[in-house]
Amino acid sequence: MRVSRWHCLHGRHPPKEYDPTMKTFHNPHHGLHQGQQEMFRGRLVPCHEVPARLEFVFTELQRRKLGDLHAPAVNETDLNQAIGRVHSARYLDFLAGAWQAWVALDPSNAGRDALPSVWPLGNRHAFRTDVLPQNFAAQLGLFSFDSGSPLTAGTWTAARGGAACALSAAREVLGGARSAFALSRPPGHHAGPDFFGGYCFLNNAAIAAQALRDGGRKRVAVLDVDYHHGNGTQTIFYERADVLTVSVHGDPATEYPFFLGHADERGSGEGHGYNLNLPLPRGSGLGAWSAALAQAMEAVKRFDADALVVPMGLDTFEGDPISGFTLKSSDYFAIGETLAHAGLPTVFVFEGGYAVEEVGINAVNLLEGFERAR
Ligand code: OKP
Ligand code: ZN
Repeated sequence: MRVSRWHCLHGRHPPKEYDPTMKTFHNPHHGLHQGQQEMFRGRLVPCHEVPARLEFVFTELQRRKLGDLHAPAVNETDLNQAIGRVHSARYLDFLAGAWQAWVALDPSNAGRDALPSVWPLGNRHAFRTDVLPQNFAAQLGLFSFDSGSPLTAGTWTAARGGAACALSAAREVLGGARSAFALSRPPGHHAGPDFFGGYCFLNNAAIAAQALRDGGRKRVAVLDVDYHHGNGTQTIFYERADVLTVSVHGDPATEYPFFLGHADERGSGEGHGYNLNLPLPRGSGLGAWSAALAQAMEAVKRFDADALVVPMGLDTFEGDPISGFTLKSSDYFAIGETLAHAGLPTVFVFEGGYAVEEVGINAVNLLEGFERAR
């Protein structure tokens, strides 16, 4: 079955045997983050970012025997340190105590997710963000940018488990592995130094990239293939020349997260020239998408990266309910193969993908394409 899918795509090659060895670190706590509803255009609708997403990928990885599945094994001190390299102390204190503070507002909140509804618009200098408000609803707004990301009783534990997967995968690569996969949710690439949003709380890909730097890699490239611009990752590394951030995504003029991800954002200060955005119009298909990926790969090559992190969203899929590209399941093999051509030790980090039934197939197709292209 697997061989014939590959064969169909690349009829010119005979299906070849391969020896899959990519380790996956899966988050055993991910199910503790289970939002009920997100705000969408004035209504509360069921969450798209559901635990079943991860379970479909997990099952498909096992079925196709891509490599071993491990729970992350990092101690609390190392994990706190790695998270603290990317996120501010003020934000992490907020996240750690958020659920308790939410329930303290009103005991009946225990059965209800926390959603922000007021924001300080800090970058317009309209409101102050330097003074930590005592009101919890205000804190929720200070540390977030949308009302689509419910914070639940288990969010902090789940998000930390995801970060542990990212750190474990980075360590695997630092130890000499060609690749590793952090199968984590909630996703991470919209989370910034001190804010959550876009279903993301801790930026797993940024944590992996920083861990690679701290482990001795000199130039780390992040190539984000999720449908949505990785605004959090861009912001975290925007003024740095040691981490190149590249993203192929739906044009923010019409697509979430709307307020970042345009082509003219090139980095600032020392980081000037070390951010590349490749926005594509809603409706784009494999042709336009692959051309953008080729440009992204060129940038990674010019940068002379010594490690690669791929925030791996599968919401570019034609069947995705909240996105607008038209990639097919079989396309993901070729995408994995192209990514392998960078010839770099690579950490894959699971991000979006909301066509729940297909997300496992699409994720494993991409990883298999990468694995086969040695
Ligand atoms: C996360 B990831 C908000 C509705 C918009 C947010 C999309 C987050 C995508 N009320 N939805 O990049 O896959
Ligand atoms: Zn996405």
